[in-house]
Amino acid sequence: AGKVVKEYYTSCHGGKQTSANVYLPYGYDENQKYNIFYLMHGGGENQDTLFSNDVNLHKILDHMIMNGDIEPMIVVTPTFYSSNEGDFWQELLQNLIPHVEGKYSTYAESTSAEDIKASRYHRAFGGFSMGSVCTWHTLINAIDYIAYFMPLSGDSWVGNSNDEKAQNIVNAIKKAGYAPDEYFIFCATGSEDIAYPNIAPQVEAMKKHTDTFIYSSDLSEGNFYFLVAPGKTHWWGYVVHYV
Ligand code: FER
Repeated sequence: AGKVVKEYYTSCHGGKQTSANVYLPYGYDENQKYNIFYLMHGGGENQDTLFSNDVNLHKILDHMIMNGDIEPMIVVTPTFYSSNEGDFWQELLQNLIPHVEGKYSTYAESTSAEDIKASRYHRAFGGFSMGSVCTWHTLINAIDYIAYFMPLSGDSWVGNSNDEKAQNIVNAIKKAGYAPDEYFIFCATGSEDIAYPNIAPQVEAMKKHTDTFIYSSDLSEGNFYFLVAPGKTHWWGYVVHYV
């Protein structure tokens, strides 16, 4: 089994003390470099939810690594309650990434903004429900630092109509100046998930921007995919399978 350790740090948002859990894969070796995935909880949950006995994400990671489905990697579960879902990206960049990646071995050579940017292909951010709302905000504001995004069962709250939400995402990507092979979005939900009616039309609006989103489940062919799990509802018990 890997190891889950708790890391305490101070948030730039009101100077609050907060914490995140860090999953270190079995055999973690500080002389190796690891990809890192920040994964956010949903409304009413916290930084402990994903590695609790309710969700057991750590056990899924243990098995996926053991079976060779994924490379050993670091997975961090923070909370947006030290801040809020819309502003968490500031705490992520100013406090959490420097704290965690200054301590554990990732592809970041140092915790300078420059080195975090240089290692963006080795960093992902995702979340469920309100954590997905947080993920869209993070994409819009921190794409220079993170190349992979996993919004699960939650729409973007940046914009009113679906066209506006799609346009705001496109604008952020264009402003940052990335080509379609320089960012990746894996979106997922269940067909019976309460967020399905919010996220599905947003995905359709995004698909219209064919110069920005190239729809494919194959990352070598495209940068955007929407998985819909038949019959599944708004519950981590299903959502861990999308992860
Ligand atoms: C959604 C985004 C967020 C959604 C629900 C939420 C139903 C979160 C709700 C909550 O935690 O109160 O698209 O769809």
